[in-house]
Amino acid sequence: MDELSELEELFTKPENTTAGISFCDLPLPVTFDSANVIILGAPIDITTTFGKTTSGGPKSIRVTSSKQIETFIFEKNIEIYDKAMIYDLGDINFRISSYDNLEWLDDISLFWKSFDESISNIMNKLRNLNKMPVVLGGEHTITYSIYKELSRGQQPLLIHFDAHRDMKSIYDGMTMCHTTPFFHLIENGYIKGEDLVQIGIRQADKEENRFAIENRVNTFDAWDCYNGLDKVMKWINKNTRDRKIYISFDIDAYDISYLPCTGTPEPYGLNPFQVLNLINSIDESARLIGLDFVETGFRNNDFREGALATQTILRILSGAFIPSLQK
Ligand SMILES: [Mn+2]
Repeated sequence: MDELSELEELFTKPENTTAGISFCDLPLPVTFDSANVIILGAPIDITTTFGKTTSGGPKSIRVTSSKQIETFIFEKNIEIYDKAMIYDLGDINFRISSYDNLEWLDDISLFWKSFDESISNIMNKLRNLNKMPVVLGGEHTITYSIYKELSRGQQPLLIHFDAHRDMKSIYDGMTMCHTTPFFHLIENGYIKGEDLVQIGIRQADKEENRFAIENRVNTFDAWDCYNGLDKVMKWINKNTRDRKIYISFDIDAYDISYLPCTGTPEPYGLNPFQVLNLINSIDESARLIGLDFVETGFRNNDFREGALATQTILRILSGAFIPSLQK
């Protein structure tokens, strides 16, 4: 079996997902072989506590991106496919498929164990083929497994956009859940605090703040961004020079006013121009090794959030720091 068929067995094809269509549905026929960027959907919503909407994230992003017919990045005067040939593998299949009914903590931890194994396998395959994964969540818990696998031997800077630190040791009896991935990445030795930068933060508890400070996590909270974005941009530019980077983007880094669907929207958030400036401040010499875009919600057929997610992803994928196309 070739590599693509091996991978395809682990996925539900985009046309068979609830979206029924591929990300962006590019006018160019992109093959797996010609692609440098691979979209993977992870519509998982097990442990979120407030709004239960994020399992619709991949659908919202796929449908919106396929309707937005422009693939031209206006302010950069480039076509997206000059930087990123995007191939959508579909949604990841899970051995425990009925996770809507997981009720016991044992079931949930078993689910994450099986998810972790699937992700390791998929990330390894993509890494060997030099293809950069873009994982569409789903809840933020998925970052733990993705970063753990992709960062192996590379020590990338993890750039984390979020309203929340997601750095609790345990929440509601669950060690692995949407509020804990960054605690466990540090605690289990997969990242040093100084290789993590959290941007847009405005919700955390005392314990999370203490843990972040003790571990020398770099933090630019929402007020830092509001009062002095230049300083944040300068830091990003300097610290991404000649570095491998990984981006974990929780859509709730944006202000509540932009987010009609996500589960845990928060006020005092970033606006799209601030996010764009932050993305553009990543140095050209940086190399992105992976991206997850999580917590995008979908409800009442409202595609505004999917549009914001799509355009943010396309802005990231049009950056100079995208691994170049093999021509
Ligand atoms: Mn969040």
